[in-house]
Amino acid sequence: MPTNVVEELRWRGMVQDVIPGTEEQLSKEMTTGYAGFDPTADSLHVGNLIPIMMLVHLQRGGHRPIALVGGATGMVGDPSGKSDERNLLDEATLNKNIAAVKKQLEKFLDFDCGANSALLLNNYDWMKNYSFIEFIRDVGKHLTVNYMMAKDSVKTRIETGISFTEFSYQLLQGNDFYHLNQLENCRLQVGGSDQWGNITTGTELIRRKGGSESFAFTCPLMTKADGGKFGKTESGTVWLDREKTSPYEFYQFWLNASDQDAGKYMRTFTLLSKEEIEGLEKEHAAEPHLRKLQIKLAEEITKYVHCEKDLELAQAASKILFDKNSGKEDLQKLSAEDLMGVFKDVPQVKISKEVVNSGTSIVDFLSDSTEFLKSKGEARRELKANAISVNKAKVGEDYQIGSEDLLNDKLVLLQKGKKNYFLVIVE
Ligand code: 383
Repeated sequence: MPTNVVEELRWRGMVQDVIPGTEEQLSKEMTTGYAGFDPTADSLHVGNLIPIMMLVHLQRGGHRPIALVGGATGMVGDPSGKSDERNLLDEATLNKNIAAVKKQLEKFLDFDCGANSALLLNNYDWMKNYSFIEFIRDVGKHLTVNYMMAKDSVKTRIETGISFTEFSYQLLQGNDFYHLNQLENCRLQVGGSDQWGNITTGTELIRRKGGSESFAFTCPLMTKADGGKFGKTESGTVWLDREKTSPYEFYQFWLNASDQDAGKYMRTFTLLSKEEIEGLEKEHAAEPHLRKLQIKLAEEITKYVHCEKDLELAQAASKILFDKNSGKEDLQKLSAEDLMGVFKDVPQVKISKEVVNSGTSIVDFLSDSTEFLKSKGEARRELKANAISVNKAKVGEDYQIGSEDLLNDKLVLLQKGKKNYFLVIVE
């Protein structure tokens, strides 16, 4: 029996606006529902995970989810939540983005589970042969400009200006809903609350064109207790693509959640039950310094978006960087590539293998060979002060660098004090 997913999402704090009747519909029968994602970049980001989770919950509740990639809408640009007109993307970029976004969406839904198997569609497929004349007769005639102008996405731009292109966007999204309603008996659309205007243009269009009754609900936009923007770090957006945000950075992003935000993220981005989450919150409140909530959060989401192996690597990397008890054995767990990923923001130098193979005194190695330290004098001073580590082990003035110091036959990790790392790449 399909379940009323809105109820499940309510305790998770994932419900903002709901069209009346949605909950009855979801309790009554298996319902097809969709969410759309425009290919504005070559990867989805953590903000897009919210409606992805809405689709995941729909499917788990016995309903049929459709993930729609906006090949057509991506060519136009959604004005919702945007204060300025956007630049159009060129075709090559769009195609690359569509392929990347599709691949990411596939990961979260089940496409092979019988009646409620997910669908992955691209609105370019039904828009590409739609002529302008046909469109303004079939779609545009059913809605007034007055109605369209009353939407927040348009209203907020009246002073500064909005192109006809972006103004028309809601008709495209509205027509998608109508199209899916006709072809796939889709009766539900979900999305972030920024999408409410576009979604209701769709339900209105369906009503006026005599489609089957349609429903919708939205999720509040994710906020942070400190007022900052969700999903950004100092180095920018947190992407789902590992090439853009490494699993280690991804893991760290969640690990750094504040106590106020962690519980909310847990409800939104993990599938843990109410009891599990509340239990963890209790444990966390008793010993907040242990950051149990953040650790569990980071583990769950990294595993879900990447995989178990990536989580292990991210944990190993975090241990190396932040745990004072980590040692050479932790470095040896990682491949050269992973190590280079962990230390990608650390100063580095490339040197020839001979320097290492022929045996070099640590004083020369720190100064002449790698230029990690400015002079032999400084090298001696730091060594005397017991401040220098090679691959996480403290060394003294008489230490010799040799081939046994190579990690994966390629890297030597130098360190001055606790925080100053330096990576030597040996070629
Ligand atoms: C396109 C065609 C449709 C239905 C939806 C769309 C996309 C929609 C949009 N969504 C945002 C995006 O793609 O622009 N017009 O970046 C974001 N979504 C989801 C969610 C969110 C929204 O992908 O709130 C955050 O992720 O709805 O901003 O027929």
